[in-house]
Amino acid sequence: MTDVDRHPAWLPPEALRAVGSRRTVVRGAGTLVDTVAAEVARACARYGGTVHRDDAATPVDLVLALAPSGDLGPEGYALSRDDGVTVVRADEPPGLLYGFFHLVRLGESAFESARPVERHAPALHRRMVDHWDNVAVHPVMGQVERGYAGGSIFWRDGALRADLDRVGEYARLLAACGFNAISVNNVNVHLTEAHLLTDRLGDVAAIAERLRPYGIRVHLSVSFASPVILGGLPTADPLDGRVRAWWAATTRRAYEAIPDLGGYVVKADSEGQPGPFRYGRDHADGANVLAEALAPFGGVVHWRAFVYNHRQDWRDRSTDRARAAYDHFTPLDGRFADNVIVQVKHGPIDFQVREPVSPLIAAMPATRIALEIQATQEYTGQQRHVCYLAPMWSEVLRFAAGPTVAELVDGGGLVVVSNVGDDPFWTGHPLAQANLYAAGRLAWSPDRDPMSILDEWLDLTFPPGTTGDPDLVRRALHAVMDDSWRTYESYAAPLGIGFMVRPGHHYGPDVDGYEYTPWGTYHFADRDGVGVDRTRATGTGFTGQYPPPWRDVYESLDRCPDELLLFFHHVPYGHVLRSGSTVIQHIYDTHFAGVERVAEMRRQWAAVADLVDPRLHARVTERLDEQMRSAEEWRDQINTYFSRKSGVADAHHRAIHR
Ligand code: GCW
Repeated sequence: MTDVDRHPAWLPPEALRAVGSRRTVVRGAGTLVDTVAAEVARACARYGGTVHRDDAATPVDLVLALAPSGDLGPEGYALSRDDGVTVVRADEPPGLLYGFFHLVRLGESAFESARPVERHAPALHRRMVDHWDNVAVHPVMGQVERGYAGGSIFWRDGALRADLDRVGEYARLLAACGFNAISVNNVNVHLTEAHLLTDRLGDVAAIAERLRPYGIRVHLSVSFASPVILGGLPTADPLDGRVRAWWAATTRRAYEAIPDLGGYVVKADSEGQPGPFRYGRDHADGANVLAEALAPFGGVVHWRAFVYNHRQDWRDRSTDRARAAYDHFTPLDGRFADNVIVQVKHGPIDFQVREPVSPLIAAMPATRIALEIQATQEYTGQQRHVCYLAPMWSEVLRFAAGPTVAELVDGGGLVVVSNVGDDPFWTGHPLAQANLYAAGRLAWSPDRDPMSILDEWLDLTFPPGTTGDPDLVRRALHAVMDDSWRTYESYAAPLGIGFMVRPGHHYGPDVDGYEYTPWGTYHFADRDGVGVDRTRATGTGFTGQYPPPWRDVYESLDRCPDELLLFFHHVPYGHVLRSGSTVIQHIYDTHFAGVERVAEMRRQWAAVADLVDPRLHARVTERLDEQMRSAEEWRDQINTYFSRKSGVADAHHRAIHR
């Protein structure tokens, strides 16, 4: 078995058939150019083409050339076809690598008719995957925190894996969808993992070596308390001279071992992680001391804005978790060093299936902001449910209050929490691969249509020759995946309320699971109504964190979009939505409809049983069975809960348990 057979994903050999059957010349020097040449050579060995380096071998069908002209940018490329020759040209090696993968996506069509010159360059320069992988298995969170695809591809039982071949395969997959950075350990940095910065740096260097041929730079999650835990200092106070000196010296050593280290990722003063608050300092003080240490080497600090009180008293109605990131960070705008990137989750709470866009993103014009999204499906079915998330991410990236979110995160980029593990299909649910793929493609071009990205992933994953009937397979997968995010939403927590999940593992329904906990995630359902009043008029005032027009749209009961109604308002069950339905009837209707849609997804998938790899078909079938069971459980718990609370009957008299 080849690696690809063992770990099927986008880019099986078949996807390179068009390139591999041509006569190609590769011009230029450098690691990434060598990678391109090796890719072409491997494809040629299989499909009969030829490849030459730097000579003027003629005739050729394809030229892949590093030819600095200064007009394409560090990662850009130009593609054209003239006189029977297809040409990919780049100013710098990363551009040639990305241009090569573009060519692969085009397949045969890259060699058909003439093409005028097209130029391509990424919209966002920082396109990063964050792993929440632990080195040592965590007693509660396991090897990968919120991981639903087996163990870590980097770490195993407290050590670096002996065989890192799979990391090389991963780098290739990431480069092919456009990522250029990765952080290799959990943002919750436990003691073992803290040592990656010092005595276990060799492990990180070994990973960096496998990622480098595909242009992926390594970043490291570090503990803010490192000067104490690793350096033996009595304090980690960022304004203490010894602490500054420790970070400077430690960072210098890190760059000696890994000259292209990207920098650090920090979760500070968040869910028990240490941070500057302990010393009476703020997050700008904290981030800047690391930034100062990284600056001489061109490194950056990704400083997470996920800071809130997780020891809240549920009786306290004045604290609103949604407000926390904005309240903590906006006063610091302008104080962060140039190489600090404040990394903001896309919603104000925590990766729920539906949240408004975080108001913090538009509120720090003098700070570099990165958008953090979550491919690992913590709250969206944990890779047991199909949930193609690109439509949600695309809505976030296109959201505008003046500039779009994509424009606002220009300086910081896009960061996606990985959904990958050592599972043979990489992501547990084979179809969850599309989320990682789409995250990379959206980081490259945030205005891409998520459905065309899905097409691209389908073409690269199930190229003709690997399935019995590519068109039928494509139609079935579209039927299963296109609306899967909205389907999930329809049977999970309704109308933007979120967090009706089982505490701890976060899978499956538990309407009151978080209602009386310290986590700040409440729905306030009673016999009369449900939802969180976040208005300025009568609630927590969160709506005031948005710029116009959103501060008024969300404030207004009439103008607030239905899907976010309960995020912003507490309303009676009889409240009439913009759709014309009442809140309670909407809850019943969507929960019945969602389960029906899952049943239809199963039928669609069953129809392609003989057309795709049997292992893959079996895996998806098994997951769809579980999705069906779980969706029914969601439907029944949510409907029963609200029917009991409200006493309102379903207008269509369907079965609701009482
Ligand atoms: O959603 C929460 C998760 C935690 C995670 C945290 C974070 C890594 O439940 O497991 O910790 O978010 O983003 O820091």
